[in-house]
Amino acid sequence: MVLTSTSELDLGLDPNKDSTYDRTAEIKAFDETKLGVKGLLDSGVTKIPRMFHSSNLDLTHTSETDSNLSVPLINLKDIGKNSSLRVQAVAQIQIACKEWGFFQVVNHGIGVEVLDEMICGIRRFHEQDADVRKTFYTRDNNKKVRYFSNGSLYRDPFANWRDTIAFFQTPDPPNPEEIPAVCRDIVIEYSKKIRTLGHTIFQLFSEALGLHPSYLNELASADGQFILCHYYPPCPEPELTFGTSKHTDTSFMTILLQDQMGGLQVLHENQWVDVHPVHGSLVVNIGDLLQLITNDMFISVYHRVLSRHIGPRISVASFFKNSSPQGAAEVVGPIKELLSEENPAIYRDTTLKEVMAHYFEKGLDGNYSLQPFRL
Ligand SMILES: O=C(O)CCC(=O)C(=O)O
Repeated sequence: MVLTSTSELDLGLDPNKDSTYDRTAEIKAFDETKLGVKGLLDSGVTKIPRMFHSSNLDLTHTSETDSNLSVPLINLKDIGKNSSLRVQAVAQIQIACKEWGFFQVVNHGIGVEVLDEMICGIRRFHEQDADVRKTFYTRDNNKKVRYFSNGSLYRDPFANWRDTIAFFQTPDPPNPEEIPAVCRDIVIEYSKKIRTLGHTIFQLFSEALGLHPSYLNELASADGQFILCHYYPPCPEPELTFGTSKHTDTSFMTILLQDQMGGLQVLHENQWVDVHPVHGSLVVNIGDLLQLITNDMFISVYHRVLSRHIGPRISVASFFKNSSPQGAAEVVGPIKELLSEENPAIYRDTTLKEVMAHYFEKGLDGNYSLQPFRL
């Protein structure tokens, strides 16, 4: 089903086979600018460097999109006050998590002005003076605030047309002074609000699974958050690369804020479906860890972001998982209460550390992340 490195070689697409091309040197030179894809564009490139060429490699699924399909949109209005509205929302979430692994929520309790200001704050960061921006550029995993382009740049078969600033909130959030001044206040406010919303959605997920409402919120391995704030500059040759290549998330859940540009697609029934921006909404998706512990009752699905001539596009992905040493060491496996003779465990018990190690080792190669954990 998926493209393996063997088939890439069979197709003659292995860049290392071209003796005139030094991919490692190209990547290193790019990384050393500390200015990301935005810096490339500012330098006036009209052709994208070869390290970003990727379109040939995505042969695994049709690139057809089906405009008749749309990701479920779920209204959370008054679910805390009105039990029949809550039951209705839980039923819709259950179907969305089983069939799509993705849905959008409206009336989720976070004001549209907070969402808009978060998008503006992240744009201010990426568009501020290059000399200030580059001081945040790092691949040091000990830093709680990191600006970089392509998290697994040195491992992925091709780079994506995207830059990111990341905020790691677990086990402790960064000190306010570590957060860039141009977006400090809104990043702090948004992070708190998304954490609260995350707890509400975990409650709804627990109810949708027939578990006690607090079940998922009590898992130490799910009790953590980090935020990736992406900036997708306009791309001079969008047909040659991706904004974000096809992948699943390794988290339990991701809550995504996107601006109005579009470009996010989800793979549903082997077709790429656009996740149309709805102003004021948030996109929620199931990550690999939730698929694993629900024994496939909820699914973690492939998604990607197209690159475009137009831009920039800004998005903010908040991932729920606890990667601190304590959370990472916790055993994760199919929830016993969900198993039966008819529904035996299809995954072995593992740890978040092991799942993450496999995910980061393979990089954004398009291969399915949970395979090694299947019984
Ligand atoms: O930018 C987006 O819309 C999606 C980002 C994403 O998939 C990710 O950060 O894993």
